[in-house]
Amino acid sequence: GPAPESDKEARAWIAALGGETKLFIGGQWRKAKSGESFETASPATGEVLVKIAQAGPADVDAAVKAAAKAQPGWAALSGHQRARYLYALARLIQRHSRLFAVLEALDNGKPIRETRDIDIPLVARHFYHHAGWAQLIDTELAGREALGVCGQIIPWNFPLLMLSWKIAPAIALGNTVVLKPAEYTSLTALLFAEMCQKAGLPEGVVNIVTGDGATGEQIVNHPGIAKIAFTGSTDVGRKIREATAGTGKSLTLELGGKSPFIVFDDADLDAAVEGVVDAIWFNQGQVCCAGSRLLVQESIHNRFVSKLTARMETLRVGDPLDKAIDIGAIVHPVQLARIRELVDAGVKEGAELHQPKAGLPAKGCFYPPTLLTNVHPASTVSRVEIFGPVLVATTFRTPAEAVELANNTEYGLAASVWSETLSLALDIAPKLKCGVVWVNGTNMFDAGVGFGGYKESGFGREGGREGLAAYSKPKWIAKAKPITDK
Ligand code: TXE
Repeated sequence: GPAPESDKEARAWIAALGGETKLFIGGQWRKAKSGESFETASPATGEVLVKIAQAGPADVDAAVKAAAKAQPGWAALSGHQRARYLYALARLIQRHSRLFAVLEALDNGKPIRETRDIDIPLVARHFYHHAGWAQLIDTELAGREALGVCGQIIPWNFPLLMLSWKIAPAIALGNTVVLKPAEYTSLTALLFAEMCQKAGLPEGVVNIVTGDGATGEQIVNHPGIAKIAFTGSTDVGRKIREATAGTGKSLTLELGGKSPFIVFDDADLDAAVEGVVDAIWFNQGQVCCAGSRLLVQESIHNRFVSKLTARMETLRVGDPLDKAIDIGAIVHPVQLARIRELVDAGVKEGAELHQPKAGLPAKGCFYPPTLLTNVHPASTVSRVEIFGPVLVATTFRTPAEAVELANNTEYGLAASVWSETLSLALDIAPKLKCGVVWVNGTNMFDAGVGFGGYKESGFGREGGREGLAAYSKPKWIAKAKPITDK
């Protein structure tokens, strides 16, 4: 196979951090006031990469103040002027895409093929897309104004991509931001801060504070924050909802999922098998909209499962920097333990376990692609978001039963429907209670379309016009009549 991707440039970048990272506040690199830090490791090897600064209340306060100071001037620029900075950021990300891709693979454990071909290109596209919007703001979005300082808290599954979903629309519209990356994966956010400096972005428009959930809470509770945008677990989302209730803060939440992948008996089964691979084994299944519940029409269940288990044998699990591998490392030992526990519970509840025969790398945070069949819809593994490479399968007989099973969840992020009868697919799509339905496909994203959930998967949309609306508020300036223009 091809030689592994070189990590030389990424290693040099990490070495230049000098053992401990700093916070990016008001355009300057600052040490955390407390002097506290925690280690970040590469999950594929367990090797500690560097210590990450733990921001505390004084740092969060300084970041919010820097953002507040920068905001009026930033909002006063024309949309065209702000667009120039977004275009510059997009180009810088492309110019440094290899470094970003390797750093993300090292820190998160996801395969280089994915960071190189999916994560980083989508990040650049998101900035280009919102640069385009910034140019149109003064005409197409006239009558809307920026919210102010936005607190943005993101998870570890798509570190730089989630940063782009948060920062690009916010700054396009004249907001300034304080963003906290997830504690397992802070590095690409810090590299992005360097790009902000290179782009000459005015100081304080983007502030990056690293830290754990306590730092997140400090952002949520800071009185200088106008809006919180959160992507992460449903539990933390609930806490944030409670903490912001009774304040004037705007809130958007993008939370968990347990998305159905529905295969009818007339589907192109080989294509559907490839769809499953993408739906549940992309990014080790650590995807909020992962197709984690397979609903197969009873008549084809055995055929489909044998095709799928055969395909599972060919998936390669291993070193994220190996360009030939399909499945990398799970982000952290804590998540790995959680996956193991849930699968064990599933087997105890009577599910049948399917895993490929090939073993896993001797060390590191790895888990094999896994299928559980004979799973009861009420069992733990059918209900709980596993957030790992684990697919649970159930059967259905009729389209009505498929819809009922699909909607039998507290979540509602995505669904995937496979059938060669378009009228059938288009008939059930509107009945599925979720934010996106993919027909004969999966994981299709577009910066131009709002992404988000129904029910406990959260509210608000990211991307498209909806996403822009969530970073601005309408204002009608009414003049007393009659208006004369003498
Ligand atoms: O998420 P957390 P965790 C799900 C998934 C996973 C589980 C646990 O099922 O197994 O959550 O993951 C910050 N106030 N998802 O524990 O804690 C935290 O520092 C403010 C689904 O890693 O929600 C991080 O930056 N912020 C999901 C971010 O919240 C707080 C992606 C997310 O971490 C906070 C990730 C608090 N009280 C996990 N506590 C998806 N839907 O994509 C933590 N944070």
